[in-house]
Amino acid sequence: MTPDPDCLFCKIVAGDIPAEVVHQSERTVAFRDINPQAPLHVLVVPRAHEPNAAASAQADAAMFAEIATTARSVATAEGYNDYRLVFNTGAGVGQTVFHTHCHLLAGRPMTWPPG
Ligand code: D5M
Repeated sequence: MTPDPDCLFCKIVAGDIPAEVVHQSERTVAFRDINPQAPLHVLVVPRAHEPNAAASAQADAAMFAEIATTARSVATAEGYNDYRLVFNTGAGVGQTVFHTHCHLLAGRPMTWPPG
């Protein structure tokens, strides 16, 4: 697993940039989003650098399951049974950090389709 020296989330995973970490495992880290869009807004990231969710799934098929169960653990610990998971994939849909991350959002009514 090679961190990308230019990647913000690799630096957070390494502890080189501070973040409010709410959960850690051997393969994932979850920390609060710096610009929260809901009362609970946590990013679940694999430690291994890949640019997006599809690349992570291709590199490690079990990673999606681990991200989903981590997100559920965080939501439950914060008192939420209902939550939304979002993987922005590509700049055209708003991805700004190109290290796989799952947005975990909860705590307010949400509309569908998303904006
Ligand atoms: O989401 C990238 C997300 O990353 C966006 O919601 C802000 C968040 N972000 C950016 N910098 C930080 C730091 N330093 N800590 C915590 N969260 C951060 P995207 O899906 O790529 O648009």
